[in-house]
Amino acid sequence: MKCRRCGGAAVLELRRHNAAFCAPDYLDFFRNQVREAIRRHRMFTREEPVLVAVSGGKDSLALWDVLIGEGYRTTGLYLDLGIFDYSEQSRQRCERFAAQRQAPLLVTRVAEEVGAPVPVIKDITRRPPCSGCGLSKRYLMNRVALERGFPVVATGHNLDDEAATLFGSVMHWQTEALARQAPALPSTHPKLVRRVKPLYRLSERETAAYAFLRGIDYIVEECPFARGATSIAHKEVLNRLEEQSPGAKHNFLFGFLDKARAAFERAEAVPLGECTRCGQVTTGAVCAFCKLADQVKRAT
Ligand code: Q46
Ligand code: ZN
Repeated sequence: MKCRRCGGAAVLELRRHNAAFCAPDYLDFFRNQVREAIRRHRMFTREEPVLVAVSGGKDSLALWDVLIGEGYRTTGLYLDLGIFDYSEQSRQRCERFAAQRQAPLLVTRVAEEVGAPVPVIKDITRRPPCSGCGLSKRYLMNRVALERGFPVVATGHNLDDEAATLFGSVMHWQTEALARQAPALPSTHPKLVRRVKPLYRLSERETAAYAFLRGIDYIVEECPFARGATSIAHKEVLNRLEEQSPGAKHNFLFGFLDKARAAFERAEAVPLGECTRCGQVTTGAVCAFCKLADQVKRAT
């Protein structure tokens, strides 16, 4: 196997690109994909401060690593979900990563903001853990960004994540979710910051390879609640398709973005207001986060 760029010995084969790369050229390929994502979707400029949501996993740390290398003004945000040892380990990875690069890292605790950690929220609400967790993450990312003056939040969602989310939304024809599925979501309200996914062109395997080659110490274990999640089942289906025809995930996601998404976008125009309790954006009177915090307070 030879590197497509330099002809030297390749360390990695990318079937969907019908290519193989040596380590330096692979890192370059990876960074180029991120540059392309940022450019194409005008995600952020060099002047704008970017809040990078980091979980301690390979994707978000790989993203932060690329953005630091490219000279962007980044700050990490670690949301401590309070999920036993997993959260402890992942916070340590983020703190170490930030310290090594002398990059600023903010830590926000769900237990303090909601009143209980994710496992307790799950018991109180009797809903799947990812429900209260996902809601809290989205809310806190936006609020922290607003409070600290960041116009944009970047997350480490990769091609596999995005294709699996799309698959799930299509399975249930969740048209609102389809409208919101995009590599960059503009701010549609003064209290909503832009949300961007600069790794959407790169697969999970590709970010793992980048993290490995860069020597990034990330948490390999998944969240203990991920096991039962439907998104994992969707990823397995897509992996089987990809195995048979390399590029299937890419075609699925990019075909949607290029040809179908606009149709759903037009259909969705929900009026946005501000929560009477916390002032954050919501479609009702009280936002879902405040309702969740109330429910937790009543039960504890
Ligand atoms: S952290 Fe939270 Fe995920 Fe764990 S509880 Fe579910 S949503 S799986 S990305
Ligand atoms: Zn609220």
